[in-house]
Amino acid sequence: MQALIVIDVQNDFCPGGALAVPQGDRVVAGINALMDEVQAVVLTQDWHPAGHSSFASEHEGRAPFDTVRMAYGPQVLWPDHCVQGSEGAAFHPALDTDRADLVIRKGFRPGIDSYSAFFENDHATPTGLEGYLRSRGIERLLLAGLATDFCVRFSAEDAARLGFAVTVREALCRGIDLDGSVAAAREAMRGAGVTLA
Ligand code: VGL
Ligand code: ZN
Repeated sequence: MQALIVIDVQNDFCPGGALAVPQGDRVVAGINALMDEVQAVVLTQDWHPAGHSSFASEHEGRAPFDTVRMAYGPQVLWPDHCVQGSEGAAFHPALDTDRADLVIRKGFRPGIDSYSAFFENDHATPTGLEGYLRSRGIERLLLAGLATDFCVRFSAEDAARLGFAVTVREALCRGIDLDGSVAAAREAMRGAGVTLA
């Protein structure tokens, strides 16, 4: 059984959004089509409370895209984005959300960010997605969405480490690209045993 994991195809990551990924909206049609090729569809949704600790606005003297040290490790600071219940946190209107078996939300704890669909940024606190997939007998994962160098990357690496067979459909991903982070992400994913297709 193979599942498609659609990462964070939300308004704030698309052109016009608070943390817009260049061409983020271009992935939507292809992702909808891919839903026909798998046995399960999971959507992830970045879902932060107002005042989340990953927001630069919460850190005196810091600007978006600065990196700070948190108790759990380095953390990039972001513009306020994907605030729970906001229009920016909603899925792109053309994404076929009716096809989703599961929507998994992440980043809802005020003090910790969560890029990966599997673990928060402490790399230890689970989201529950692993148990869901395993109990459905799913062994192979196809990943697509936003952003290549953050949430797609860390989801793919964690999934591979957990023993899933992981393919990232690169043409259906777009990156933020801070200081070569897309190239670094490709290398890290390959190193973790992820197939880039
Ligand atoms: C993401 C930065 C902050 C992502 C989410 O979906 O890649 N990036 N929150
Ligand atoms: Zn976020």
